Amino acid sequence: MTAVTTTEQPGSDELTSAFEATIAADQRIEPRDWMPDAYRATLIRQIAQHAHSEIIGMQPEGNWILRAPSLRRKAILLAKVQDEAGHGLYLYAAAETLGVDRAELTEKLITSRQKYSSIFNYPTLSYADIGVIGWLVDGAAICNQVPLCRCSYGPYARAMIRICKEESFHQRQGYELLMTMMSGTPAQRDMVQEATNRWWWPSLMMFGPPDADSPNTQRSMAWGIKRHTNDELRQRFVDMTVPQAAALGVTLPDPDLRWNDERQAHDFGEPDWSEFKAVLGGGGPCNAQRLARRRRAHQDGAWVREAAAAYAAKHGRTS
Ligand code: BYC
Repeated sequence: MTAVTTTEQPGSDELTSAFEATIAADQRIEPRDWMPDAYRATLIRQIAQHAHSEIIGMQPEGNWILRAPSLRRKAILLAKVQDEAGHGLYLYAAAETLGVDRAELTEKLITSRQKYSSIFNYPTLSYADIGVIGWLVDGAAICNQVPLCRCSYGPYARAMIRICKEESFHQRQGYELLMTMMSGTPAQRDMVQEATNRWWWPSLMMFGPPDADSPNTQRSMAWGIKRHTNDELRQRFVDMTVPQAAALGVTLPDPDLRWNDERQAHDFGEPDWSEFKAVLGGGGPCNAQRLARRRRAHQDGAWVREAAAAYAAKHGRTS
């Protein structure tokens, strides 16, 4: 480990060199190590956004728990949504190692001062959406998050290893659900196609704006936080998903999607970036509903936080 601890108090050049040497050697920065303020702020921004996404992401799928078509489907969906709560908690804990408080991050989410993933501002209109979210949304999440297991910040990288293992199960259950529906009635097959049509473009937007419009990518890559650009990961996702769609028997709703022999990759159409900006600005189909529900849950949980704080005060514990 080449990074120095804050207790050593060397000059700022020395601290910066130690930090840069750690990054150059592809070693991990740990909470005790000195790090530039901008590196810390970038990690807090990304990890908080990621944690908020997991927590808000429970809503669209939670919408179907009571209407799952069988006990087996209900148990699977319940387990998946519970996993997402767990992912949120690992990620808030990782953010706390950077000196922020989870309560402060929650406050920023519910007052719209921090973002969560655009994908969760779309409604879940049929049970096929549960399968398509597992297949496409968790599939995109895996593409984006597997490289984060090598992120330069140790607590985030370690949280991502566990999260990715669980995301693989999530993706698999979605694909299995869709396979079952595709071998069912014509009406079930139509439901899968219709859900795929609605979720395809928002899934591509999960990777963030095109590289040319991404203010954070270059610096995050130089710091080893991100390992690939948004466009590289989007391409990887399209290439991975096309054969899965063929095996399933659904059509991806993009007339420009075709194999490019020269590039050894698929060409594909441009997502509607004006829609992406509108969703980020709060104007997506479900933004207001998602945040209102999160605020209400936070208010409803106030008595639990008060009781826990009173218990901790009485027993001399801080957490
Ligand atoms: N939605 O410079 P850029 C999940 C923001 S959870 C909303 O490219 P960066 C799952 C971006 O934050 C899915 N905002 O940024 C859960 C930045 O705004 P600020 C969440 C987006 O950080 C339950 C601005 O646009 N996954 O998978 O270099 C069930 C400029 O963008 C989005 C993660 O959070 C978006 N789609 O790259 C199922 C993974 N895209 O903060 C599944 C970790 C961009 O400057 N995060 N923005 O105001 C990342 O990998 C990166 O933060 C991103 C963006 C690729 C998302």
